[in-house]
Amino acid sequence: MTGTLSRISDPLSWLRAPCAMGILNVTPDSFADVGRHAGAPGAAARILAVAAEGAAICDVGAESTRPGAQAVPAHEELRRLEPTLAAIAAGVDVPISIDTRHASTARAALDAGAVLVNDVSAGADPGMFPLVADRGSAICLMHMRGEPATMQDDPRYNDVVDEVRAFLEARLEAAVSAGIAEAHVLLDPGIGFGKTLEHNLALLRGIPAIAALGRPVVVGVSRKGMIGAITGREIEDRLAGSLSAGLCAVAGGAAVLRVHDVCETVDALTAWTAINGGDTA
Ligand code: HH2
Repeated sequence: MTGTLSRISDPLSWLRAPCAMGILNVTPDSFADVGRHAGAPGAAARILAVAAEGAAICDVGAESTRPGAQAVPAHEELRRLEPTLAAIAAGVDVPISIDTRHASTARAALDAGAVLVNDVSAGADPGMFPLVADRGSAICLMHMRGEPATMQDDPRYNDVVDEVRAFLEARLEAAVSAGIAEAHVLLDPGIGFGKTLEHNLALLRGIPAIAALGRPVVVGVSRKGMIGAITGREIEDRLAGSLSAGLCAVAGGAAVLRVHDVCETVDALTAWTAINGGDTA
């Protein structure tokens, strides 16, 4: 499928706020699902489940960016992804997002049919914005302070909400200057990426300031360390805390929750939408 250069007509046609982005990590070391879906059969089964449980999109990643993780080179990331991208190219029942910092990996995933690039470095690879502009795909720009390996070593901000908002605004402007349609950009404050618990809590309270930038906001809090710090629960027992934090983000204006527990999140969002008078059909 490489070399397919057709532009995507509407890369955000799946987006209905609020909605769930189901996570598929084809990694040996992700913090919440440690290698469970790393093989091709596991990845295909996970995509099926994410679709059946009602996620609006499935986010596929092959590099763990948990605190302390070492960077994965693009060739290794692609090696991990190849069987999954082949399955995606053969046809899947849910739109696909590729969670990568590498333009070369993003290109292979777009060739396979992905519609969104989820870039936790917000376009640090100089090839990323031109690629997304050229293909007409969507991009999620996330805030991260530093690199995963060291980002939790004493992160400091004067005003975390203001600094994250200003960073996202600047990266949105850079993306648009590079030719990406503003209507194709999503923004993410990057919960847990170079932030203390207090920073994460302030950012969840500060979602309205991020949403005021005028683009849909993605929030990933699912099973993260901040939920463990608040509840005292291990990773596998953080569902209730994750749902609560996710709904707080939605109350502040978040459009997309990036989650491991799709079924439960979809139910929570459906109840939320019904209570707020929205269409749950
Ligand atoms: N969090 C993770 C990875 N990618 N992308 C966005 N946009 N927002 C996030 O909060 C986010 C993200 C980390 O979670 P996970 O993929 O479950 O773990 P790991 O990095 O260990 O694979």
